[in-house]
Parts: sequence; structure tokens; C-alpha cells
Amino acid sequence: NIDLTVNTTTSENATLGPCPADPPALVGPLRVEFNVKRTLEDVWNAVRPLDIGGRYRPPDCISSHKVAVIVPFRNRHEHLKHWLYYLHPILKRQQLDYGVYVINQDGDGVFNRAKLLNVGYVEALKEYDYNCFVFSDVDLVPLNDRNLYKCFDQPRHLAVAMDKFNFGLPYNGFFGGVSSLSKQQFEKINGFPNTYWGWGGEDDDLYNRVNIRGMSVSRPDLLTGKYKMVVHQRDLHNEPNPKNPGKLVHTRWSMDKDGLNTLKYKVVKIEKEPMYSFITVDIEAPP
Ligand code: UDH
Repeated sequence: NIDLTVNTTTSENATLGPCPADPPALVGPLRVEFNVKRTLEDVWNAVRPLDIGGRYRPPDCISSHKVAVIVPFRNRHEHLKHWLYYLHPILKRQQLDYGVYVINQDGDGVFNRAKLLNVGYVEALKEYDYNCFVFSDVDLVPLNDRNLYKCFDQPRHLAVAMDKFNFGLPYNGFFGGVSSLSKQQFEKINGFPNTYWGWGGEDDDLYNRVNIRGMSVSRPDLLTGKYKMVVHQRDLHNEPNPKNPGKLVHTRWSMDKDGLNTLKYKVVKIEKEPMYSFITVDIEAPP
């Protein structure tokens, strides 16, 4: 007797084809409004369903883009709600196989965006075989869903036309806000520096790293790359650090001694929320 029963999920998955190069559900320009109070429940109702920890894969095709979206974070819960409300539907329409990782800096020490992003890279890889990493500030929402949160032949800068910079680049080498690098590209540059405490410079250091390793930065056009930022005051404990700009002339010599290969931190807590993984970390911040 041959058992002819089949596990439907497995057999369906086995017959799925690759996702198309152009995701069919994209709509282009989007309306984005931050002047509304949102509860987490509102947001969940707008973005569900997702797998726990803000994981998703397209139901009808196999995505080759296994993307960890990493968000550096401390005390910005209002911004996070807006971000989740807008980003989840966009990422779904883009047919990505993705997960959202919010990396929360523990304590009141000096903030370190770049080190948190390195932590996100390492922690996400513990969970899944991601091949692409999107690093996004919590206060930036794209105004066009054709700005794909995937990886390209070259490291990508996505936030090229932010409203706060009059929808243009503030300077040619700007690499801030939102960027994407494949696993290979990120390893090649030893990740972000860990030593840029406080505000400023870490994105420019990343730009240097990319160029020093013989890569270049790719970008969407200025219409596709429009972003809206949640208006906010400067946070406590993230003052511009006057030491940071001076470090940029040394990237060539510092990059192999400051990055993924020297990253030290302690995970304090991992919380699997419905729309994201919330990973609280002690990054040995100075007071
Ligand atoms: N971040 C936090 N909490 C903090 C500091 C930073 O979550 O306390 C994260 C967050 O993802 C943020 C990102 O780090 O989007 C970058 O920090 P930022 O928003 O302070 O940097 P940005 O350049 O703003 O966007 C600088 C301060 C602008 C003050 C304008 C006053 N009118």
C-alpha cells in the first residue's frame, strides 16, 4: 500500500515559481501623514497578517531577496508606529522575504547608531539566512513604493530625496537615513564603524568604506527616492560629536580594526512582537 496523502503546504511551496523582477502590486507615489495618533492595534489591523517578529514572505512566489530591515532605536515609539504602518504594506507589495529588527540601545549613555546597526546585522543572521540588509532610521518613510528595499550590484543609498533637504541630496557623498548592502558587500567593508558615539559621521565613514573597497553607491532617481521624515527635536544623549568628522580622514587605516570584527555587545532582552523583533542591547556606551 502506497500512502498517497500529501502535505498541501509543502506541495504548494514546491510548485511556487520565482517572484517576478517587477512586483506587480506596486502603485508608485504614496500619501504619507504623520499628523495622526496611531495605536499599535490600529497599526496591526492595517498591516496584518505577518509572522511573529515582523516576518513575511510572499504567499504566491519565492523571493530571492531575503532582507533583514534593521532599525536603530531608543525612545521613539511614536515614530516606530508610523514606520510600521507604512513600511509593512510597502515591503509586502515589493514581494520581499523579510524581517524587521528594531535594535534598542539600553540605558541613557551616548547613542551609537552605527554600532546598533552592526548588532542588528549579527542578530538577524542568527535567525535566518538573510542575504540583504536594509538599514533604516525610524523616522523615514518612503513616498514611492518603487524604491525597492532590496540589494543591488553595488551598495545602495535609498533616502536620496528627503523633505528636510528639499527633496535633494544635501551633498554628493551623502549615505544617511536608509541604505542597503548585500551580505557580501557588508562583509567586504567590515560593516559600520563602532566608534562613532553621538550624532554625525558614521554614514560618511560607511561611504568611505564602500569606495575604499572599490565599490560605488547606487541610487534611485530623485522622484523614486523621495522620503518624508517625522519632524522631531534632537534627542538627549545624541549630541553632535565634534570628534567624529576628524575620524573620516582615517577610514582607510581604521576600517579593518573597527567594525564587525571588533564588535562587542551584550543582548539584554529579545522580544518577539507581532510586527518586529525588539532587541535590547548593552553596547558599552560612555555616560
Ligand atoms: N535614534 C533613536 N533614538 C535616539 C537617537 C537616534 O531612535 O535617541 C535613531 C532613530 O532611528 C533615528 C536615527 O537614530 O532616526 C538617527 O538619529 P536622528 O534622527 O537624531 O538623526 P537626524 O540626522 O536628526 O535625523 C538630527 C537631529 C535633528 C534636530 C532638528 C531640530 N530641528
